[in-house]
Amino acid sequence: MKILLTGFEPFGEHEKNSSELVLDFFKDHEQIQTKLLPVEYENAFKIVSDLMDQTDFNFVIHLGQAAGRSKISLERVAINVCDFPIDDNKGVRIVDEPIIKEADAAYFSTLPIRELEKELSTSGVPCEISNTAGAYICNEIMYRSLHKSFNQKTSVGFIHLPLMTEESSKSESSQLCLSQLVHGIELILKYLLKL
Ligand code: PCA
Repeated sequence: MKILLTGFEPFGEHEKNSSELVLDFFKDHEQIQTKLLPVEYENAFKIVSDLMDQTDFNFVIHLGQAAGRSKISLERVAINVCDFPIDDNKGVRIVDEPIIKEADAAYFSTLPIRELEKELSTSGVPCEISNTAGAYICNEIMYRSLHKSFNQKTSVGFIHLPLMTEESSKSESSQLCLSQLVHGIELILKYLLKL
């Protein structure tokens, strides 16, 4: 059993990315390969694609940060569109463009998101299924990874993490500190490793 777990570098107005900090906690696990990705259109996926070519992962799980979310969000769907609200970290901004021309309009996560949601909720970790991963880099990487995974026996999904309480200002609603985010992802990985 082998899992690829990715996180993203900081982007936009944020100095930290909770997904990068969470990723750090899993780097010495035998069955988990971690990789930090740049917030760069196409370049982030090239890294993932190479890793997926090198290893037959059972699961590819991408983590990212979404300000404004108050719970760990298990993304249900990736849409075939880039409509970036801000530039990526290389200054690229794609608007109203398909990610892959003539491919399906959307792909559903192939992780068991309802079971994972129950697992976290029964352990008291705030968690929800989200029906939109946005139209920025996180959605792009989820869409491209799902598209690629259909040639392999790999399940793919995306999990958005809220800003950590340590990072969020009073106007934002995050209730989760770093240790709770790590605990939530740990529960998800343990559940998947038992399958
Ligand atoms: N969040 C952004 C990109 C990188 C990240 O952590 C997003 O939601 O698309």
